[in-house]
Amino acid sequence: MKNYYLAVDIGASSGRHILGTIEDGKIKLEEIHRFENGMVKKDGNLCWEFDRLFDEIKTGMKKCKEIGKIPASMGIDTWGVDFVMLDGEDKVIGKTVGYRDKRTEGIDSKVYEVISEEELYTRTGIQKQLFNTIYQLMAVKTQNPEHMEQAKSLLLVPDYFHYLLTGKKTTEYTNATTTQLVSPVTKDWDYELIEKLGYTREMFCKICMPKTFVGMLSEAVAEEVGFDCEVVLPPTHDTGSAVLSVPANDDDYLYISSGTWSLMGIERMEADSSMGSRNANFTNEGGIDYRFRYLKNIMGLWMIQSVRHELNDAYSFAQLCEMAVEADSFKSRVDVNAACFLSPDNMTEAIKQYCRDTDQAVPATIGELAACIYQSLADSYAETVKEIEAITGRTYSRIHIVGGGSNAGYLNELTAKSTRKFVYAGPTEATAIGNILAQMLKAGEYETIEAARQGVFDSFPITKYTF
Ligand code: LRH
Repeated sequence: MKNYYLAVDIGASSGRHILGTIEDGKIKLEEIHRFENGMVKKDGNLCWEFDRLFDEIKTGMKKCKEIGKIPASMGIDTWGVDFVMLDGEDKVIGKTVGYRDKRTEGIDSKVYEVISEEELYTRTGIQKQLFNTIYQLMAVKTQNPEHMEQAKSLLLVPDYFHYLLTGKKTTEYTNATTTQLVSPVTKDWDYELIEKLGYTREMFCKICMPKTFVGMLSEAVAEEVGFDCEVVLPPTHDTGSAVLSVPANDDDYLYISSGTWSLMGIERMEADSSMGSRNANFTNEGGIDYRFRYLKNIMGLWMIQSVRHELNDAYSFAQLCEMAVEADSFKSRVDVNAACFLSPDNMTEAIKQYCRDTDQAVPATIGELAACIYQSLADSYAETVKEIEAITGRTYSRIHIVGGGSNAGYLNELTAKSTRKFVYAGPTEATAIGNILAQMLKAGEYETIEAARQGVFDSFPITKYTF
């Protein structure tokens, strides 16, 4: 009898339920449900709609029941850093503010009154991003001190959904590292740092590793969806799951997990919290089995997604790529990691303004805008390759691009050219696959991570680009 494993993978712009199973030695996927996601403005703050998302989670589960494919286990992964705080009655405190909200602007200086930026990096190994949980919590403490006082537990987004499913509170390790409050040495909460910052120590739950059994569905949820199953922790940080599914078992490659963000880096066993690493803004996020994801957060497809949205979604990404190819000779470039692109009121305008401010030609057509974005992104990848090679003192011969963005053939070509590396694109559902792999490892379908990655290589098409 076949066992089904359900991944609920929720990204910043959409979520999906994917059932995975092994058939004739290959991983087979079936998409069961897909839904929209995005931050919405609520009384001036950009917020997530967690109630609606939880309804979508249950809707997808009901669809599994309808088609008679009941999963043996399920797990949820989402973007990092965001969280809810629960009061003594386990009710969410305040608004469910998301990471692109402006509440953290200027808040970093409050954190540095307690600990210098350098020491913070040495202690955590995490890249500075103004939206990291450490800064968001300082925003809560400064702007709504009563919320911090009321808080009895802090749950990261996937942990919150796992709690709603099972009634059990956990904190999954890979996502916990994105808070910038975990030590890469002890792999546990840095309680000294937490106390210094004045955050309530008691609200931090025990950290659990991927493959941990969380619990069975609560009676109420099981009754509503029509079945019971195990909830097992995947790497709940989407990037952690994506990296688990990179189809390679040597160390001669870099990966890019390509979606709303582009996460580019390598896997290694030790963290590098040196000043050289900090200056290049690399991060040491936790991975499965205490591996480290040594990578850089690059702005990613967010810029083209936003422009597309501003054009009322009238063009597909494939059409935007075609227009970019037509405008290939357009020369203006932007620094994709500039803060002005994180959450602009209008992305098209922000790009034009950047070009004006840097005395470059202002994109006049959609094609020029798209060419500017894609080419700037590829340039940023090339720079990141150079930085990693300098830091690690070696070269890498190829780049594996996984995730939804690995579909962007034009960007893959540009990446191969700008980095002068072979590019291997696929699988596109990398995050869901990694989520499923963790569950399969737990269930004994694969003995080792290496066997699981070989399974991905054998099961999905991978396209090679040369330079
Ligand atoms: C990608 C991602 C990334 C960052 C960001 C907030 O979806 O998880 O790794 O943590 O979202």
